[in-house]
Amino acid sequence: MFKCKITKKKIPQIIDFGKMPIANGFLKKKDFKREFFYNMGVSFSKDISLLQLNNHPKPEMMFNKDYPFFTSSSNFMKNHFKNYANWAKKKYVKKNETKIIEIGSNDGTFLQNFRSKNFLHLGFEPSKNVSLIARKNGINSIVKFFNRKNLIKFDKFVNKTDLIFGANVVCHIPDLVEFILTCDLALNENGKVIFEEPYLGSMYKKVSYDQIYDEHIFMFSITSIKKIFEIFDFQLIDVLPQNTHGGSMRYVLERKKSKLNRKVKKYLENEKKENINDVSGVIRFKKNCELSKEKLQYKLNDLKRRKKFICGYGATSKSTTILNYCNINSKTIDCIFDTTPNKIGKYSPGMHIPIVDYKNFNKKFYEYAFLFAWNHRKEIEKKEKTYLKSGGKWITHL
Ligand code: DWN
Ligand code: SAH
Repeated sequence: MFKCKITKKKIPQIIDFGKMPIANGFLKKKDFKREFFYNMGVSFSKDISLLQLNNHPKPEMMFNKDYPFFTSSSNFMKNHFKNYANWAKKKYVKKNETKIIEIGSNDGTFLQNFRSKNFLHLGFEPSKNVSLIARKNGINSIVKFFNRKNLIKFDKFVNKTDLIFGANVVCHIPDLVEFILTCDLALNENGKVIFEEPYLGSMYKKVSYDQIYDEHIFMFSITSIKKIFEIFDFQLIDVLPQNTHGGSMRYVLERKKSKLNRKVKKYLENEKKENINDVSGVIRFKKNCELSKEKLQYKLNDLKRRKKFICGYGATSKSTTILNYCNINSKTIDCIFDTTPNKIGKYSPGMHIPIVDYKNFNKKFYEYAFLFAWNHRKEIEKKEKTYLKSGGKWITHL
């Protein structure tokens, strides 16, 4: 049995994905022997409809001076963050010198849009290398986790913050109670918390189990966000589906004031109808994961029997789950092409597939390219137009 991270009630494990390395722990050959592994299992808390990881590495093991993910690695995402900022300005910015905080501000891609005199901004970004890139670009980014101990030093933001933003970060925070208490401490009376995270409903629909890895401790639904925040007297006032990262949901919360609004109610009813709010959804998902694994192994084995050359494209965090869960190594996938300098020349976590500069993608002909960055399909297919023309085929596990 495991404990729900919020209610502390005992809950059973439902899915066991087996032994996993750090998803973003791309490593050199000399470090293979001391690679860290944990057991990746998932449980579900019925009271608050929350899907959570049971074991995971400590946040400092994942978010440190060598974090290899950069928001700006996708032009589509850069554009998305510009739109996210414009939407927020139109809807929620009402005065000069609006005080905003971003959690998990990474290389500053989102905060870039708030550099004018109208805003006072602050980014909490514990991964030093990415935080320093933001600072170089004039962003007020601090190398700290977002918690009360770190917030209290910024008196301009304590009880005075208008808006707290996040994207793909709240699900990375194991102590959600501390997160909400820190929001409560930062916000002024009318302050709002706005964040977007991969959506449980999309993961179920696509069977994109690769959204589950050490950094993603929670997979949220609208029901779970509503229930968790209600415990602390926050109210969910809006939800907006996003097409980023394979299907995400944006949530807007403020301190409790009014009745549940119609739009949120409609979305909640839909989650009930589709079993996104209860344990039967997880059990169905578990079966679908097992089926997906069998299918993928069959397909790749068949291609190898027919002596086809296969490479990977996009050394995503998600790829670590697929490769380790399905036990796919460099005998099947020769290498993975990627744009990230911090990953190139290293090996994939656990399965040790070489990561190669994407500029070499067309040097040797691979009949099949496993698109691990399937969420960036449009952007990558456009960039690699000649691949399809020369007879190559993109494949995914989805
Ligand atoms: O939640 C998270 C999201 C926001 O980013 C983090 N926990 C970690 C990370 O997840 P991911 O690694 O699955 O993210 P992406 O954006 O799906 O991965 C992009 C990877 O693909 C990078 O290694 C860069 C690479 N890439 C590429 O080689 N060519 C990406 C694009 C767009 C390209 O054209
Ligand atoms: N928001 C960016 C980055 C997402 S990756 C985007 O959507 O592209 C998750 C980021 O959150 C990493 O940069 C990581 O260092 C940061 N992070 C993890 N835990 C955090 C915490 N407790 N407080 C603030 N940032 C955190």
